[in-house]
Amino acid sequence: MRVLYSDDVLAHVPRSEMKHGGMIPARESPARAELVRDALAAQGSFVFEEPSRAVPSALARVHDSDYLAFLEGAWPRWEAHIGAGNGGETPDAFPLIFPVRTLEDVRPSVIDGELSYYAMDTGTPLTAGAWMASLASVTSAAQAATCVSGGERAAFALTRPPGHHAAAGKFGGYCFLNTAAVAGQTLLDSGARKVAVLDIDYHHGNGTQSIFYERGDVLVVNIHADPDYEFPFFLGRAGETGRGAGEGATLNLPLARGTDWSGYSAALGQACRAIAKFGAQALVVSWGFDTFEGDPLSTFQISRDDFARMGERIAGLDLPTVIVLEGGYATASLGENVLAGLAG
Ligand code: SP5
Ligand code: ZN
Repeated sequence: MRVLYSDDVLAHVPRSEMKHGGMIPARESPARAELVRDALAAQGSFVFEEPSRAVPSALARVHDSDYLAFLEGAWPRWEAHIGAGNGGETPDAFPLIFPVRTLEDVRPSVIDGELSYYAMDTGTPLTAGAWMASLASVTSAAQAATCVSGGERAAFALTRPPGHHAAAGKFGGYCFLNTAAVAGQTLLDSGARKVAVLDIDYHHGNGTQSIFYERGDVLVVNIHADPDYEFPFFLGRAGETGRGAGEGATLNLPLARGTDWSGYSAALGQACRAIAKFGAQALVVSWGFDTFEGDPLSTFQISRDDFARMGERIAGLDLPTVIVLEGGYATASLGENVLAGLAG
């Protein structure tokens, strides 16, 4: 299997994130990608390819132009805003306020206001390298899609930061640019009439769902922790089924706290039947490994062997498949878990 990977994904180095009112080391780290890279390289059968630096054309079809301009220029503006008199290194950027229901819907033009306008949460530090790493990730995802459109059975985009929480104009959940959406749009632009996205991260992929919510050419299926108890709380319920031309092309399978393979496997069966019925010509898998029993963010009880079983079930769909890496924070186990999944 081909692996699209660039060292540029290591450029995003968040320092810390908030937990229970204090700061802890950021969970979404460059080490995640390094350990996956090293595990796959050691296995010997993966073919590594570095993506070109050309910005994929699908990016502008997935994200709003004002959002892309903001992300590209945010760091220098934050640095200029914070830097004077700070002395040491510039701290990571976070929003100050959110455009909530009791406020007017305006787009501010100073950096603190813009961060607040475009952020979805307080858990996603914007760093000096966030744009570079995110751009390398969507480029890898698009190029994996191009490989698959060209006849390869499957390709893996070794991406970070992850992408599935990023909406057309919002960052959050550690995500800035939506890798799965860019892969899906690239498959469509390369000739697929219909594409399915299967999101098997522990968290609901709110960004991917919202990007394709009104489109009938992309089926988005999510298996995830029920938003009644888990992040992102505001999206991912079974009653969300798409709108307009997209009615019926969104499927949410929220699962209870503590779900193990028996419960997960039933949902995966339902997801695979829906994908087969939709009649897609290609598949994107948003694969998060934070369903793992040892993951610090997860309540699910999925084992390494279960990841191999998931891979087998997905391969059974017999569709040209792009796999993008989403979450997975049991960092020491991540390389072996990804290897098991891809082997399946
Ligand atoms: C891509 C991805 O997996 N993003 C996840 C972002 C989750 N951010 C919210 C974390 C909430 C932490 N809850 C603590 C539970 C610890 N037992
Ligand atoms: Zn996740």
